Parts: sequence; structure tokens; C-alpha cells
Amino acid sequence: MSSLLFVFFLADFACSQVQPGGFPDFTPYELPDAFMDYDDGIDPMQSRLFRTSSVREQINLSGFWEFVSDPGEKGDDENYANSWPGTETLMWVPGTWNSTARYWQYLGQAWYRRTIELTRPGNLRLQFGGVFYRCEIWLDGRKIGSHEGGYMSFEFIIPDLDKGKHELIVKVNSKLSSETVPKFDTDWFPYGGIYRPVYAEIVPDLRIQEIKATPLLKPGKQALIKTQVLIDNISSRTITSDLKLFLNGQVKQTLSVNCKPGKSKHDLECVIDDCKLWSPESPYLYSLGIEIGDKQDDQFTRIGVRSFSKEGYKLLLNGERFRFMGVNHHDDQPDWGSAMPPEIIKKDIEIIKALHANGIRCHYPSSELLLDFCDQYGLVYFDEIPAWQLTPPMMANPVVKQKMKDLFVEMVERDYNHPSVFCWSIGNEWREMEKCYADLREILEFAQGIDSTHFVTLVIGGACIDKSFEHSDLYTTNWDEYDWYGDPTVPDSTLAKSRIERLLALHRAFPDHPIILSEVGGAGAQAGWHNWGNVKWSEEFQAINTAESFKFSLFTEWMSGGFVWQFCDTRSAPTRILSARLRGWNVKGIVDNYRHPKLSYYKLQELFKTYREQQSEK
Ligand code: ADA
Repeated sequence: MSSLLFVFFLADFACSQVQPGGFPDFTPYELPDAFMDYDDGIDPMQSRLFRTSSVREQINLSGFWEFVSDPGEKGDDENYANSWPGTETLMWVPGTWNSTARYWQYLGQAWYRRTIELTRPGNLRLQFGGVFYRCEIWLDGRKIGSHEGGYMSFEFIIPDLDKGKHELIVKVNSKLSSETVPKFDTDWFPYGGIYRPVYAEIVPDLRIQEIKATPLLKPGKQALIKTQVLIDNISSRTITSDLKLFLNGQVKQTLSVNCKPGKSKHDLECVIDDCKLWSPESPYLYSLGIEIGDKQDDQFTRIGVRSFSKEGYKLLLNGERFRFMGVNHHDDQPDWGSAMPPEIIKKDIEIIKALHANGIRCHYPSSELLLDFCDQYGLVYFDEIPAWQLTPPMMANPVVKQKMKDLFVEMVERDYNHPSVFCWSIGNEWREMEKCYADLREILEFAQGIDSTHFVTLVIGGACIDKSFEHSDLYTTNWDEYDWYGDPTVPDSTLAKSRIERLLALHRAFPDHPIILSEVGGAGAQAGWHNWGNVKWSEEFQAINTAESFKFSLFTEWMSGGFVWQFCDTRSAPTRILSARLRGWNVKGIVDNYRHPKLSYYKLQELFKTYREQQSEK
């Protein structure tokens, strides 16, 4: 096709979507109600969508905390933990200082302070949903611990604390480097602060630390739920008690346990007959609870029975062909940054469901609340540690390697019970992988050794044939049909052919591997700017890129779909403000930063709907 004809063809494509003066078709979509036969309530700490305990006394630590920035990092030498230097301002928790005007671009150290009041003495448990990037914590001037890794949750136990007021101080540092994970200069903003919910609770001497439930599907619609319970005996004596396993409010097993001081693991199980499966179309959840003694302590989680498997190049969910129609999502919004409140997370989920999508991927573990919504509304989640675009020297650095391993373990511990979790990814687009192949293999094998119930993968850039795939469980690659960073100012069909040829070559090299496009599309568009010639930055250019690229992954027999890059426009690292980022924002969102849909949203919605209709006719 001559280039002139090609431009007309594209112009025609765009015009058929939006008539001047009219609106594109938008199919109204009703979000189905979440369903669980047994409803165990709402977590009063607002950090989960269900009650996690019915007996623990909990204190919500959301609200204004005293705040002082420390750009010169003097706070340790000047002992801020014991002599507060004076309050600069009040800062909202959960929140990020980078969403306030005063600290908009501030990357560095800061101190937070508040009081906790206990109405009775007891063992205090402090739970942090996420602090970016590293922190140290003091209670009444005594250091109680530290944590590194901005996207994970963590806890501290302070035994036998007196009743009354206690001073809590948290030092936070958001600086990244070549030895942090994520590294410095990622393509998303390193929002600093205590940005996910924090709460305190009084726990008994014998407490439930963790529940790990593995649902195994058996023939005849039966499921065996193997449950491992981690018990923490905070006291210095052995305690004997009963453990009860509940399913949807019914006791299924009672086990008498002898717990020495410290941690111990106990196995319980139950069988569900005629079980209801979890899937995006029918996200059925069961409530699973563990109780110690006669309500001395309890903990609840939610589980779903489903099986992901592969058969040659096909990906299967509950034995049926499954293709991803997903979005890449960052926790990011102009007013809240990474500290998105529950209502905004829920809105995102609704917009994604209205797209007829079935999955979400993120470069780091999203908030637990987002994963709860995925479980509840039926979105398959692609879980990844933020090891983004590492270089060979970083990979070879034992400090970085250890951090990656620690983050991987924390991710699996936190997210294991979510039925929406499809795989664990050890990172994204590592550079010059042939130079760090041994390191890569070490991390992959480590990850596979931690959990064998989910796929383990690594995301590769540009659909290249990489021998690391001989060891990972899936082929997940980032790809787009039309170039966006290069010279062409309109989608170039010749280039597109060579891009498709790459995928064909990949399939020839790995014919028995499911191929998933972990990022697909990827063209920046200034929301509201239309250009009928489809030039760069226009909504038309982006719509062509995303929809055409996605079409290939959905309608090619051996492909397993993908995740559009990306859901919404997001703020990029401050260092990228002058690169191909509009005002410092990565504007490849199919909705803008306030979630107004761009043309590509409607094009994808149409495509996903067509795919679903075709599948249901089969
Ligand atoms: C890569 C990377 C993304 C983003 C994207 C882009 O695919 O994985 O995080 O940076 O490029 O927008 O260029």
C-alpha cells in the first residue's frame, strides 16, 4: 500500500470510531455483586474487604501524624527518635508527601510522630501496609525494628506494653540507588511516605501469625483445602490449646496443639463437596478462619478454588482455554499519588471490568485492598517484584540479589491466599541478559523453590528469543506492533510486519510455551488531542497501536492474550521530566490520570467484547 493510501486507510479507521459531534459507542456495563455465601463483615481497619479478626482490639492509626523533613539526614546524629526536633507540618497517613505541594518533588528522609493510647496492658502488634522505601521505627524512644522494600506489608510485636500513652516515631527514606529494589530512575514515581494503612492491635500470648491455604481440586467437584497455620507463642512458657478451622462459619476440624515459646507450624485441612469454582466470570469466594481456644484469638482469610495450567501453548483456567485481556496498573492518581483511597481503587476496578477485561498486572505488588477487589470482582492478577530494568552489574551484586530474594518471599507470604494471583514474576526487562544468565537462573530457581503452586516467570522486553525461557514456566514478553519511540510519526505497517515476525519466530523457538504479552500497545497520547492523520501523541495513533497489537494476541491461535500498557496516565520519575514524558507523566494510559477514557479505551472495549462473544459462540 502506498504511504498516501495507508494514511487514508488509517484516517478512515479513526473516523469510523468518532463522528465529529457524536460520541463513540459505550456499552453500559453493570458490575455484578460480589458473592460469598457467608459474609464475615468488613475489616474495621479499612485495609481489607473482609473482617480479619473478630476478637482483637484494634486501633486505626490513620489520620494526621506530625512530620519533619530531614534533607541533610541529621536526624540520627541529633537523636530525633528521643528528642523530637519540632513539627514542620502535619502529614496524612496513609498518604505520600509527594502529593502535597510543599514536598512535590522531595526524595529523601523524613520523620513521622504520633501517640498510641492503650486502654489496657498487653502485647502490641503494629501492622504497616507499606512504607516507601525504607524505614526505622521507635516506640517510647526504643528502636523496635526496620523494613526495606516499599511495596510489602510488615509487622512488629512489642510484648507486655503498659496501658496509657506511647510515642511512635517512624523514620522514612525514599531515596533509591543502584542497590535498592526498585532501582533509581524507574518509569514510575517513587512516592515517599507511610502510604498504606497502619494499625495497632492487642494480641494474646498465643497468636495466629499467618494462614496459608492451598485449595486442591479433586475429581467429582471436590476440593481439598490444605491449611498451614503459623502460630507465634510470645510468652516464655509452653501453651496447650485447640485450633479450630472454619469454612464459611462452620467448624471443619479441631486440633489440639502444644506450642513452645516462639513459632510453630500446624497443618489442618477440610474437604468441600460440590465446590464452586473461582473465575473472572464467577468469582466465588469461601471464608476460611482459624480460632485458638475459645475465641482467645482468630484470623480470617478468603480463598477461591481454581486451577491454572498449561497444555502446550494453551493456557487453561479450570480446564478451559484462557486468554488475558488485561491492563497494567500503577497505584497512582494526581491527588493521592500511590496512596489511593479505597473508593478510588474500587472505581479503577469498575472501569477495568467495564472494559470487559479479565486481568491486572503491576510492576510491584499492589495494595492488598486491590488484590481483595480482584478476588471479589474477578480479575486475574499478575504479581511481580519491582526488579525493573536491572543491569548486569546490579544482577551480579549480592546485595541486590539478596533483596530480590527477600522481596520475593514477602510477596508470596502476603499474596498466597488470593485466588486471583496467577503467577509470580521475578522482574521486568532486565538488560543484556546474556551477561547475567547465571544470576538470573539463580533467582528463577530460588523463586521456583519457594512456591510450586503458581507459575514463576520473568518479563522480557521486545519479544526476543532468550534462553532464560528454558527455565521459566511461561513466556511473558512486552511487545507492540507499531513503534512509538522511533522515527515514524504515524503507525508504520512495514515495521509492524517485522514486529509480528518476532512473535512468529518466538513461537517457532518455543512451540509448546504459552506466550503472554505482559505489556502490549504502549503509545503516549495527550488526552483530548485528536488528529485525523493519526500522528504521534494523538488519541488516534494510540488507539490504532493498542487495538491492533491486542488483536494479534487475542485472535492468533497460539497466543494467550496480554495486558495493555497501560491503564492510566502515571507520574514518572522526576529524572524523566525532560524525556519522552509529557510534563513528566507517562501518558500511555488508555484513560487519563483522572480516569477519563481515551479513544483506545473504547477500541479495546469493543475488541474484548467481540472476543468474548466469539468464545461464547464456540
Ligand atoms: C517498558 C517498561 C514500562 C514502561 C514502558 C514505556 O515496557 O516495562 O515500565 O517504562 O516501557 O512506557 O516505555
